Amino acid sequence: MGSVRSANKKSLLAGTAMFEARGKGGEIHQRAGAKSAALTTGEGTRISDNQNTLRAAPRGASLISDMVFLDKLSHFDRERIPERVVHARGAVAKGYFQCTHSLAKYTTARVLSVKGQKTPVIARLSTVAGGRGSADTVRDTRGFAVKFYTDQGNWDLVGNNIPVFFIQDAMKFPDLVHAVKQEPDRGFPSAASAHDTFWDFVSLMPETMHHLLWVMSDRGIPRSLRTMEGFGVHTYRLVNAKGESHFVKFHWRPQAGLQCLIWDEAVKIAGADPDFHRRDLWECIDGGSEVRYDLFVQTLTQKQADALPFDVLDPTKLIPEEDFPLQPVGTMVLNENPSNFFAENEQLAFSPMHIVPGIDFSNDPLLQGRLFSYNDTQMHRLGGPNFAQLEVNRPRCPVANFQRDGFAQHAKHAGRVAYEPNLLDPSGPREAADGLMYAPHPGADTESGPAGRVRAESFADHFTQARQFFKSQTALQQSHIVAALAFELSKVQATEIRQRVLAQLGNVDSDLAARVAKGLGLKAAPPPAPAAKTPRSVAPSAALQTESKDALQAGGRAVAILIDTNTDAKQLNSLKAKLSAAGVKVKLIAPSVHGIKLHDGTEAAVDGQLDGNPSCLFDAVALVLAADAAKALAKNACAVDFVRDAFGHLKAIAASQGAETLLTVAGVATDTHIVNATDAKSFVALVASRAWAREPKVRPQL
Ligand code: HDD
Repeated sequence: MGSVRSANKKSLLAGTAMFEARGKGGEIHQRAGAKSAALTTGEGTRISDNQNTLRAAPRGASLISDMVFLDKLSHFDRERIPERVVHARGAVAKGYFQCTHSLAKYTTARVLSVKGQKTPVIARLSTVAGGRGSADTVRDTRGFAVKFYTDQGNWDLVGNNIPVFFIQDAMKFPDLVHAVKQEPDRGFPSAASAHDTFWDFVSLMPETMHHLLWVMSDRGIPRSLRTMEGFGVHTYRLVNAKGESHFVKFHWRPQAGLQCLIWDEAVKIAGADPDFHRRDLWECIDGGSEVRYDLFVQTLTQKQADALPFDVLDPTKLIPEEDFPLQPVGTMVLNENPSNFFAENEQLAFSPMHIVPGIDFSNDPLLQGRLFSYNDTQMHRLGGPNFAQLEVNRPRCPVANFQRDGFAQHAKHAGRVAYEPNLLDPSGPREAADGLMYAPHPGADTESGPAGRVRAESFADHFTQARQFFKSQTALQQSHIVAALAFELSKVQATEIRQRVLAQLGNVDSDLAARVAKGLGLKAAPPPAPAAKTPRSVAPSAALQTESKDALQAGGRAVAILIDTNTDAKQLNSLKAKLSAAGVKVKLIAPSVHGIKLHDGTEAAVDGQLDGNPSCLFDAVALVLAADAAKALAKNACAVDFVRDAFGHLKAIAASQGAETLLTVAGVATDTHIVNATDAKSFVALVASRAWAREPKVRPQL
């Protein structure tokens, strides 16, 4: 067969292509003038043809001696590693943590006590239940894991965006995860807790109620990974130079404020852009912005811990901020995107076991179980014990020990000595005795008593803090919790499970149980289930609220401006300029991406087509439309939904005079968040906030 290659053959192998390079099937390989490296096999042998397998004849069988093909395919066949059994889907970003307030009084960990010191970090923010390809905006707890590459070793703070956990003992974790994941016979639903097995499990497990209320609140559907809080969850220990120990809880607070989605919005985003959170974080950093979270701690002595009405070792409890205020420690700045998703996300391996001198564990039975699970799972996912040598996991301080060999060993350890103690290699690594080494704090082992599969009596109150969380919310937030519970339970097919959940909710709050029952169309909730310990009534806490923590900055927000033929260019440009000046990301949306002629005759540079860019993807929208165009759009379901949803999702809407017809057809009524498109100043002030007062007008309040 004659070759149709039109390029200088030599130039295809390496170097500069003289002509446009084409293959035997007309494939274009290279632009003329482009410089490239030679394509090789995994072993470095140069390849002349990457399109055609080696055939016995032009129409004959493929030959097993085609080493180029075998090399390529056998590698491809092994490209995937097992996804994480939980938290499979996540986004990473890199940057640094800077200590601003020394905790030297409490800890020898330099990362927390050397004021001004910058420590490189990588953060992975994830969902829990869904698989690697699932949508970002599902209702779920979010993982908040940070690896600090400290000068004393890697410290992993592997937490969540919710300060408490579902269960008290690690023994239950596989059951919890099996219950929430896809049901094993049918393989659905994906990334959703709204199904029988999850609610069956939690209805039998009263300790889950506290976490459940948090995840059924708007916290379960964050607006952005940039606007969620993070928590270390467990009580850890800090140990100072005198060997004194304090209990500690870790808290991350986003500088962008806390903001969540509205359920209907979250559902629609999941369809319109399943990568919504990942894209948001990436685009923010790619655009040159930094994402910042402040780190705080709560510290308490053993005596203070002993005086609490609950157990600090119980991970279903938080420590009230009113009693133990947050103390600032420093700021994490994320300013770099990964350059390779596999290398820096899939291969990133966290473990709560990774601590540094000055930080220690507590006897929390959930934490103790985690100390085993994470490294065990890394061995499975990353194929052996050398995962710490992968670039993303590698400590940035010296590592010296006698661990040797194993799968994927990258180091070439020289010398005959691979044991300790030894005298044959006097310069080899030795135990440290300089006060800078990790030595477990004896506090961890002061408990004694008969061993057994037991739960401490101090873990028995499952409802007091859940009740306090519910009581601390505003009326709107409470109704969102009720609506979320009613929605999830409506998806449960076994009515008996609904009844059992309602009976547990009755222990949290009788009004809550009654409202959820009503939302399900039931006449009343069943009587509360027997409780291991009668819950107490405690005062509401402002720190537990969601709405009040919104920082409401316009910077970093996204606004869509809907335009069409004859849009007033002057009005459009002025609005765009004012939004951009406030740091808002502006996208021009139109029925088509080409051919939109503005009033002044110029063609608009449209960023996105209307039917691919519903308003749920933006924080606020503007309609800069001529009257005729608005009339035509009023007959376009996409345009009407665009406006109706912006209104229903409580967003600010700026509209030109001409947009009137569209507003009317979409059912938009005037309120604080509906402004004229000429009033850019008011619009900018509103883009980050929700029109909460509109809520009762657009959704029934349960
Ligand atoms: Fe876990 C991953 C957070 C309880 C076992 N967990 C994982 C990740 C986060 C958490 C953020 C993802 C890390 C990453 O981005 O790679 N997990 C938590 C929190 C918990 C918790 C805050 C309770 C306070 N986890 C928990 C228990 C167990 C596990 C009780 C088992 C006994 N978790 C795992 C795991 C994972 C994991 C199976 C899966 C992938 C991985 O570790 O690296 O080992």
